[in-house]
Amino acid sequence: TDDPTWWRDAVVYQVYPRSFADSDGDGIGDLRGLLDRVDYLQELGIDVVWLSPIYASPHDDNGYDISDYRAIDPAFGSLDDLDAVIAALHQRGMRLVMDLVVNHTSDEHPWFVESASSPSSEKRDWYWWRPPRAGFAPGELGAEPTNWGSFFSGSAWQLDEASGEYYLHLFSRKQPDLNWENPEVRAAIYDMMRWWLDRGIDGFRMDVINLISKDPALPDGVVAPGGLWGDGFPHYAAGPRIHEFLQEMHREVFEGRDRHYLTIGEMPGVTIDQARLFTDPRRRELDMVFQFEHVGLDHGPAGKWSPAPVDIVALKRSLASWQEGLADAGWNSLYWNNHDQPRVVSRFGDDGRYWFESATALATVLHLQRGTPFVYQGEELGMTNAPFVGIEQFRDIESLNYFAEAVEVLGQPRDEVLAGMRRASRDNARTPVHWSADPHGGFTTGSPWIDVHPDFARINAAAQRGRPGSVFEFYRALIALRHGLAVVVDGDFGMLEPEHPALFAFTRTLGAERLTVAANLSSEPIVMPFEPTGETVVANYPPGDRSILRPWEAIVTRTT
Ligand code: ISL
Repeated sequence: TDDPTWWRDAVVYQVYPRSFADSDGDGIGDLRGLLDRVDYLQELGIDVVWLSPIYASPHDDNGYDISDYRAIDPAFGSLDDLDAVIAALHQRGMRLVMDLVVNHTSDEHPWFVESASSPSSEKRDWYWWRPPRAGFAPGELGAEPTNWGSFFSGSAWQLDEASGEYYLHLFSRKQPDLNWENPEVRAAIYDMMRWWLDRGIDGFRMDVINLISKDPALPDGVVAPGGLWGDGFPHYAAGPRIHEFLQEMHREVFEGRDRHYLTIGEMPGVTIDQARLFTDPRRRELDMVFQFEHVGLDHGPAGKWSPAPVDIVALKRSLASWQEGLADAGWNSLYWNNHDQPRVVSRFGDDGRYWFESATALATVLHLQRGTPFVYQGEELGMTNAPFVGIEQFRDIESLNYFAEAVEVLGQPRDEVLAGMRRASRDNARTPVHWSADPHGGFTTGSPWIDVHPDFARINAAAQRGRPGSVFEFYRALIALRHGLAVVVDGDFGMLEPEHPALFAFTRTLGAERLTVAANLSSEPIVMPFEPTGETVVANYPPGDRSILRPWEAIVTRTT
């Protein structure tokens, strides 16, 4: 009954609840805090809220380790609080997408507790249990069933002393991977998903959903020179049954309902060809995927922890290839930030002298592309990376495990490791949102679970709402433009000046209507190779000479 493509003109806002707004002073953000900010999201023009996990969890990975899919963690509130959030959003014409984490559960989930209780447990096969490698005793170095490394450092296998067998965990050892080969596992997940749809939510963002189909042979991976572990990725990413599983999920969970639910698959390493298959509506898999190509471009030879300055030509080439690759089949998600990525203004922009200009230039080139833009909490305020000094300020398990392995196992210099973490750690995105210049940025009246960025008195929502020339008002204008102009939603994308080292320029065309987007992604002026024509619809500088783009200047013009 409702439009199956309602999400095409939507803008999504991601809430990472721990760090969003704390209503009860325990230092952890919560659902009542979110409820209090629904009007703020409406003011910004948001259509959909994606809520990172709020389910019962031991919080080894901040809620991406779930111990009960049908309960709200008391740190975040109650099911009544969630119902109140859903109602408040729906009253305002907004929707709620929940995080779905079903590649793994917590090791404290009753399914895993039962599975681990004995090799003869009826749920043993719900997870990936394997004996030690032939010829090795349990726990012996090299006894792990495969040589795969975990995303969070160390082996991807954990020994269970009681049975002498190992279980697979691609992420933390407290996140055992579910065995999707087992039809009972899939049925239990689909049942849980239907339960949430029946409660009134509007869709799912599916965590690492391209990792659910593993090659059951579990072959060893290639070990990079100087590396400790093998790369299992080719054996579990977009595995042999991935499309079958997603089509089955679609059939079992979404088909036959009276409205369309939004589905977004998070897919590290996904290629354009795969994304076309995952998001082609005729195949009934997903509406869109999160791809990772553009957020990998600043990884140095040693990976994400030694980032290098991004090459703007490569960044443009990558984003344009996704625009072109999904132009006639499928759909793009558009994002710079989420809870796993450093803040974009610090990463690809200039968070010093050209803080406002670079935050808004980067926003312009993202929001004017074809696809569904995602805004990560605080991005609309231009929040910057955390200036953490000591290891004790970090909270993220990926970062802490990396530090331990790099410093203690590999003997790398502590200061260099910390310098990499300051650039790349996920905690950069996880410092609390700055609501005002009050203590702790108005995030909490208590003691925050992670340090608030000290610049909250300068960068905060109260200082920006309603202030022309603020990052917040600029985001509001970009979102309003998408809602007001069909060409932003539907127009064809055409790259301009692909080899220019600093100019990011493209057109969007729908019939006779054309937008020209031009942004200077550098701190030096650019002499324009072409002159934008037509009325200005968005700009981050006062009107000037159109033959020059000032540092980080962005301008969008329209002709009809
Ligand atoms: O952040 C990453 C590397 O720096 C990614 O490898 C990230 O772990 C990957 O994108 C998967 O992310 C998702 O699943 C993880 C969770 O920790 C992330 O927060 C989540 O977004 C495991 O559930």
